[in-house]
Amino acid sequence: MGTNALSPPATRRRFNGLRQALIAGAVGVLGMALLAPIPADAAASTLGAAAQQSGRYFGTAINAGKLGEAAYTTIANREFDMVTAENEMKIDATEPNRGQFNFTNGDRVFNWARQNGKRVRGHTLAWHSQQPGWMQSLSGSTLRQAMIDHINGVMAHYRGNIYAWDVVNEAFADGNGGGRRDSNLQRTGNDWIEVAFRTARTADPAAKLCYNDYNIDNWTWAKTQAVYNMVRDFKQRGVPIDCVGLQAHFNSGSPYNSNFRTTIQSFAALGVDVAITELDIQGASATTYANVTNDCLAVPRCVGITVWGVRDSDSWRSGDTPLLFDGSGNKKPAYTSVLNALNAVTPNPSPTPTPTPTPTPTPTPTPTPSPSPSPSPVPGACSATITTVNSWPGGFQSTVTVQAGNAPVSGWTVRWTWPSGQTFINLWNGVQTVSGSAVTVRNAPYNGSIAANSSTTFGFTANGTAATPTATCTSP
Ligand code: 9MR
Repeated sequence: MGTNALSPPATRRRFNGLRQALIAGAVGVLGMALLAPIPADAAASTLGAAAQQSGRYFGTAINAGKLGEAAYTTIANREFDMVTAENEMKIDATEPNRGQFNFTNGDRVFNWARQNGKRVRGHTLAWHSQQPGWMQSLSGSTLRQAMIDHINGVMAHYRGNIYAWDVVNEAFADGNGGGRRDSNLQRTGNDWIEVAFRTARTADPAAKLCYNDYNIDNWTWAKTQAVYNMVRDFKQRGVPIDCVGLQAHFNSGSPYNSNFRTTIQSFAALGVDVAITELDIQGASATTYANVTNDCLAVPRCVGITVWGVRDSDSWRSGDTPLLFDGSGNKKPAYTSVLNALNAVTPNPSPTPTPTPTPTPTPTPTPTPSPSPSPSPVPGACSATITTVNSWPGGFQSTVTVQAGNAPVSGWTVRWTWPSGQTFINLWNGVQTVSGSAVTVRNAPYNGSIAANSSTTFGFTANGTAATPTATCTSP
């Protein structure tokens, strides 16, 4: 993959690290008396800046027709660092007549984004919907060629300037057990998707190439499994694919489920980036928005989140009030919960010198029932269980749950022995050491702390027959 013009803000991360080191140093020099608890460097006050602290982005769909509206652009420019054209780069917009491309509105969105220092996700090149009339009436090899020409034409225009393209959108059906959606493109032959991806790779080698769909958020749904199998097949056969877009339109018919994190982890384990591409949540529950954000933050290859519009009034489902700003541009509770979740992932100013609570000079020291001494962590008070979540000939995927006992755990090590020569393909949310058949997995820097009676998970894919050996867990 080539690099993008605006690469992720590594400099900012370095800056944060330096800043944290300085803060830590200052604490040491000045002593704790002068410094109240450091507000965990929750410096970022916008979604984009907060996401950048972990190398991610936070984007929005942008509607070209609203770029003249100051109330809209003020929020959009302030909060987001990634932009998707809501409709302006679709097939009907960019090739209204066969062979005649029109980038007027696509460029409006693109230029606004770039002039404001934002990256752009391209949406979308091959789709059964929003086809211009001329394309709707094509079929067979003529349509196949028109699809290839369209991909080449649009990608050439934006070549080198798009972070990721949704090459193919919504190609799987909702209710037929995980099969392909019927469409004129599908009827050109089952290989239309891989042809689209191969065409796209040549057309713009610098763009990440994504498959994007809705109702593939719930890991147990047949549609999710079908897309997963396609991506796995593409990776195995070398069809160029770099990312999967989970649209994440959550509503009563397709509600958020906590297995969303498994979905993200599972796709990521195939060796692709995962992006949440069109997030909106009916009713905008602050808790659900935080859950979605934390699910992405839990997976290193979840690269960013895009919400499908700025204010509720901008939403394709405005009646659901599903976004982070109300129609007047006010931040909703969901906004705060997302911002807090993004800020919480900032690497803590390490050795946070827990400021000893200076005994407040209470007038009469009322004998308050002294807070019971916090239970001292019991070494080894954790357990680990391996479960198989997926398997295929010659390989499998597992989740390992690390459970704390009655005391909090600060750092954990899980060990097991492979029964018949299994080997890791990929492991996430942990750090592995392998010696022969003996496996040791230690916590990642960000998930070593587990509250009492709580748990965390890590996952892996491996070669060999699915196995669930007994695992031991120790906590230093
Ligand atoms: O938000 C888009 C809306 O303005 C259009 O009328 C609609 C037409 O298909 O497309 C909406 O965006 C869709 C996106 O392109 C693909 N995933 C579903 C989105 C919501 O329908």
